[in-house]
Amino acid sequence: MFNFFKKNNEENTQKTNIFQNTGNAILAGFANFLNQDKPFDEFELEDIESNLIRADIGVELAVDIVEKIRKNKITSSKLVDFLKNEFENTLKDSAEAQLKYDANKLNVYFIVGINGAGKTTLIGKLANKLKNEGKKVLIAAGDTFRAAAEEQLDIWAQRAGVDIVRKDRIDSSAVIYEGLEKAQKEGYNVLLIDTAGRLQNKFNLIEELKKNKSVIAKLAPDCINENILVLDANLGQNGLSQAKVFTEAVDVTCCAVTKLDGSAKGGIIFAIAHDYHIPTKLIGVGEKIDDIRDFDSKEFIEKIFA
Ligand SMILES: Nc1nc2c(ncn2[C@@H]2O[C@H](COP(=O)(O)OP(=O)(O)OP(=O)(O)O)[C@@H](O)[C@H]2O)c(=O)[nH]1
Ligand SMILES: [Mg+2]
Repeated sequence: MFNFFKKNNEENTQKTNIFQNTGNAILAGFANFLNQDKPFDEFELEDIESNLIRADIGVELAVDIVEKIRKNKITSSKLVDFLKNEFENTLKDSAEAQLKYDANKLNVYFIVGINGAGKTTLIGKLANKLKNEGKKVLIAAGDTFRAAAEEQLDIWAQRAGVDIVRKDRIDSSAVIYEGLEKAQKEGYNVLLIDTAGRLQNKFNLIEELKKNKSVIAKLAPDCINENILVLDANLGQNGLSQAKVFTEAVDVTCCAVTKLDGSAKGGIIFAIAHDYHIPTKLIGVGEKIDDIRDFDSKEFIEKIFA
């Protein structure tokens, strides 16, 4: 009984953090004015813009939104509804937050992101989630760059109770090749591919990811493919420049935003949707195996202003 309540409390704390950090940043200084029926003056509009930027929603989107508030003479009492509506429009592609999946095909989820973003952890959690849904899951240890990367992934595979292909620091494309072959021959539903977060330089990183992708295209042209960019929510706006690098290398189909259990604001979810039209489908809310959620944009927006 005690444990049950404890878990619930932990979950509530997490939710409060994830969503309210963003809301607090956006409405800072305005909470007491929200029942007034007058349009905002220029100083107030500037404050709203700074608040939105501070909430990590991205400069472009913040400027867009404030311009609309000015043009439409939105009054303070309408501000929250107006913002909710704008945010819903921004996240319309995230509304169907499920990863693409076809039970009759091999589903290949290729995971990219900078060093420390949470790729390997996400793979462990996702493997566990998919396995619990009854899917046969294989992991390919494609980070052949960082020492101990394979061991870390192996531990996650054991925790999740799924199979892993690792070749201990041989070329990542060779590991992916073997993973694809095994997955196809042995009828796996899902192949999760880990990748290196940092190579010697950006050129190497992009070239390696492109090579990995061409192996998938050649060996499994008919697979269902998601290229998932993992972003650490704590990095806020830096996430946008990361997105740029990775979209140059692979066709990023969705984001997984991690570490939303801490002091992060989560605004990056709006920025990525607005600037890159990339939906967020998964969020990471802790370091444990079940700290993963499908991203629910409606819930996210409602809780921001709750
Ligand atoms: N609090 C919290 N920590 C997380 C979350 N996801 C990952 N982490 C932690 O972030 C750190 C880095 O995670 P990794 O999964 O190793 O990151 P990575 O992207 O694989 O890093 P590289 O392999 O070095 O490229 C670890 O200490 C994880 O426990 C999350 O959702 N919440
Ligand atoms: Mg890793």
